[in-house]
Amino acid sequence: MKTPFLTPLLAAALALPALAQQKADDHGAHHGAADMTAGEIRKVDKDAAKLTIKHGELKNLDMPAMTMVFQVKDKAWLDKLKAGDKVRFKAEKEGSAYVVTVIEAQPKAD
Ligand SMILES: [Cu+2]
Repeated sequence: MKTPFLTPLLAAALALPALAQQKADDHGAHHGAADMTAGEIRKVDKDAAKLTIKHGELKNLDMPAMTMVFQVKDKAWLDKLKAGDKVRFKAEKEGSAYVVTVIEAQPKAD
């Protein structure tokens, strides 16, 4: 039985790095209220760079409403937030940690 001949050209083609994919403009998604989750800051831990947030359902993480600790993408947020603040935010799972990637003050309801 003969060994199939693998062409070096084919191997090279398969090894080519994927062309960089330009991310579609998601400006609209960023501002969409639908993918932001309401929360209330319970604790700001500047030393550990963590936030405790009482949050609503996080659909992208398949997580029900609860109070839990998050890491933050931008530590500067910790200086602007305090316990009791109402926020809207987005979180993602990175490894075993949950990280807040977007956060903004929740518009006050009249
Ligand atoms: Cu949670």
